[in-house]
Amino acid sequence: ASKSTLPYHVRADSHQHLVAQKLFRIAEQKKSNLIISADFSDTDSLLQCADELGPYIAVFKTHVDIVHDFGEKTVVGLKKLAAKHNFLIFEDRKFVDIGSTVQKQYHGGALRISEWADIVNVSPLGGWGVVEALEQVISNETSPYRDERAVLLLAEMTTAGSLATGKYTQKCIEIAKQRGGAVIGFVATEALGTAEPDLTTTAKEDFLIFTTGVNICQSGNILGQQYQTPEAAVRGGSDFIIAGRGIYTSENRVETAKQYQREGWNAYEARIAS
Ligand code: 5BU
Repeated sequence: ASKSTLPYHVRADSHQHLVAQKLFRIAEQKKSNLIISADFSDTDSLLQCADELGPYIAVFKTHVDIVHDFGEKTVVGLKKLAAKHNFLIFEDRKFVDIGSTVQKQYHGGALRISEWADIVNVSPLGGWGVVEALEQVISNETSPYRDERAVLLLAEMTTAGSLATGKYTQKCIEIAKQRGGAVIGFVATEALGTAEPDLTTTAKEDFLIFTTGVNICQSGNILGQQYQTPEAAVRGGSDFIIAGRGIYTSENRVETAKQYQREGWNAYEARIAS
């Protein structure tokens, strides 16, 4: 699978989506392609993690449906810390339903995701309509967040026996290419063969690869999670590496985050030099 060997700043300059541009610039400024998966069940722990690790990450990934006291304080806190430390917020909601339901889950509702998450992901298990549904909300003329919201397609999963492979993954690529501009990339374990060799001539389809299941010390767990190292992920085509327990359960999470950041960044520099 081909992977992008272009520097993030080149991709930022040529990308048509504001969120992708912002993200590449953040990565370049902070020398970080690291995303922390902050799977905490209370607002204080979530915000404390964002404040401590904020300087070392490009994106803060949440599952706010596991936060038992989710509310105004969570939203305001996340937005404030994103501005303070210059990172984007990715709600790993994995929308998978009919378009009309997903619109209600994304916009308004208990979690008000469209109000604070720069990036969300969706599984097109039910076809392209669900992607269209999110794009409608995002591009609505009355939306205050127009152009500031992006979508990733869940093209692969890290778990043993995943059914998100083969035809399903290929279909995700097709949908990303056919749908309007809100899709900026994929959650995938490696490059999906979509990278443009030379963006100076063709800038349309520079899809970003976000990779979960990154861990320096472990290869997996009993619930089927499978890991790769930051280095292996980036070498394989990941543009942004996502690590959770590998970082936040370590004894010194700031030092560990810096280690993941360094390893991910060195692997990126090696890739663009190759
Ligand atoms: P971990 O602690 O690094 O294993 O956390 C992984 C996170 O990434 C967790 O929030 C999962 O929900 C998420 N994840 C994943 O592990 N594998 C996948 O295929 C996808 C998401 Br999609």
